[in-house]
Amino acid sequence: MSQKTVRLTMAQAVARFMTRQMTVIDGKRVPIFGGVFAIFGHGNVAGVGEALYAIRETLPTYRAQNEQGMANAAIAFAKASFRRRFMACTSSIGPGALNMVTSAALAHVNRLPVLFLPGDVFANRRPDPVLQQVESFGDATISANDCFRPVSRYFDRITRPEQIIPALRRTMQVLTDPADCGPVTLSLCQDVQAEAYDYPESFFDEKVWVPRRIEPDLDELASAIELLKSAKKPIIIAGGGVLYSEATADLAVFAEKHGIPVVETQAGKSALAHSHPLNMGSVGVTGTSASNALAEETDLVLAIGSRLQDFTTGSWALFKNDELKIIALNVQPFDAGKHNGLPLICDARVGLNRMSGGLGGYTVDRSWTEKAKAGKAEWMAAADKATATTNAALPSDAQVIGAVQRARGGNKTTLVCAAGGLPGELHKLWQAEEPGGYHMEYGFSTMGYEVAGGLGVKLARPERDVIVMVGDGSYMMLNSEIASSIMLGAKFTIVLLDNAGYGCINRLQIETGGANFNNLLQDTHHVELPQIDFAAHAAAMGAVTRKVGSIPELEAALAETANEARTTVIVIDTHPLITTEAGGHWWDVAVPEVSEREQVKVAREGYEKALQSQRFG
Ligand SMILES: Cc1ncc(C[n+]2csc(CCOP(=O)(O)OP(=O)(O)O)c2C)c(N)n1
Ligand SMILES: [Mg+2]
Repeated sequence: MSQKTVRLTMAQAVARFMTRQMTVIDGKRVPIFGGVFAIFGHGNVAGVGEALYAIRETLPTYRAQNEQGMANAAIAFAKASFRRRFMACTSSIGPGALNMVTSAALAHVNRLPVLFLPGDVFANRRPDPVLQQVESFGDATISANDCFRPVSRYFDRITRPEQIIPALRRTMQVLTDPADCGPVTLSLCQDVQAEAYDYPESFFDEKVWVPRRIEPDLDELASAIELLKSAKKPIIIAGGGVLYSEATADLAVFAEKHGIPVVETQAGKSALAHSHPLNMGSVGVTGTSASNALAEETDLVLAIGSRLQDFTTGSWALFKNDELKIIALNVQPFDAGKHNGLPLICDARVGLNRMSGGLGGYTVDRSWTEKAKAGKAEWMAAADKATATTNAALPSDAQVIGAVQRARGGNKTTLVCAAGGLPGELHKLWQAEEPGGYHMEYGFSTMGYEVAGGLGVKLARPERDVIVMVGDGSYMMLNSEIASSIMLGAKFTIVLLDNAGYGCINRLQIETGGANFNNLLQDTHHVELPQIDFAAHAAAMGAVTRKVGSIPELEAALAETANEARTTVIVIDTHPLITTEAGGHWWDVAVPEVSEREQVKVAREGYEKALQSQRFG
């Protein structure tokens, strides 16, 4: 057999292959890789670096400041693209590579596609030990990059140039598979990156990837329809899968036709417009009173594209109906099989339409739908109160959210957040009208995702007004991609809420009987209390900055800077203790069984009582 070949280094083959992978968006053929984030060092600068330079006009390379930051930006890009497009990230060996491991876990948990290309030690071992090689005494096949294994959906170490052929084929399968989707790590030994091989030309043929829509098994479908028909008080839990399947219009039609109220998870928020009468808002620990009242009573949960994590289920103490049944509609059997759910393994859009066909004229009893609508009206009154303007010297997070919503919360806004007290408040209070208008990383809730995430969202959706809301703690952990956003002209707005510490963990500490200890800066071991000038810090990286002293000033600053050409950071001091009392649900955080502290004993009593409502299995 005489296959036509082309002589390339392994790294050149990776680069060329990536440029040939396409998808179709709005009827147009576009590259499926949106670009490559790179921080070079030994282990990738000579091999991968040379190869990326050659293709820079087709597939752009972006320099970032921190490998975790760039990886988070890449993951945010994929999330904001509803997984239709993604990015690659390349690093040097050792610390550069390991800086991406947290992000790999983030993508793994959230089922988001990203390709990691860390450099690795020499396959030939001649110069060993090289700079940054960890050296395992008992196993010469282990390198630092083995840390990626448990947090990669597919991991491979490339020790010969021809291995990259099956490895890249598998990579594309995983990145584009709706069920298996997640991070792929190809650990590229640095000598092998530079080694030449005669690759078959056909390996670089253009390939177009379109999302696979999985049809349900007919028996599973029939069982799900029968179960739903017998339900008196059903609710739909909309998870991230609804957005990734682009099934939002189908969800609205389904809910309206059958009269079923919808509640939303963190990943699923914005699947239905906030103003839709059947959208009850957030569910679970950070749920609205409207959603949680229905969840307590429901006899059937139709969970669509949800991992059913503890924040959604109130640590499984939320549902109080003994007759509760769960239909888990999911592309991934792992999720569909959780907690004795009836699995319906298929794409969200397909599943909704097939179920609707089978349900025919079935509608929920009007009294259930009416109860839902009344609950929403009551909730909205409480939410409006929490977010109303104020002249308080230290406003609450909710009041800041209200200001951002009023000043910039239009249909073209995407709100980005990840950790701290804000996710709970935003889940309850942010009003997203368009799919993707709410971008919360709450699978891993990674401090430091916010700023980098804003960059990734802006790269994916340049037409949107991207607003990052971030606490002082998260900002301190990782803020340096502000500099990248200035470099790339990818501007967004950061609203930084400075409550001088880890407000939400401090509150959790008090709730579990703990002393104020090591969370708010004032409660830490210190010689001097840090007085961090966040505006000056962000300005030093090139951002437009404002420090505002009140909610009206914040609203004015947001309006004023809406058309700024550069990334803008607006800082406001906030109260560390106030959260929205309305709505919400218990969350299982284990309280010590013995303690000398009276408050812990009291908290433990409450804890043991709460545990009694927990369903198991
Ligand atoms: C990387 C990482 N480390 C630790 C945590 C645990 N954690 C969650 S929120 C939080 C404090 C966040 O502080 P800040 O951003 O100021 O928000 P606030 O709680 O004050 O609203 C901590 C330490 C985490 N989620 N991620
Ligand atoms: Mg804080």
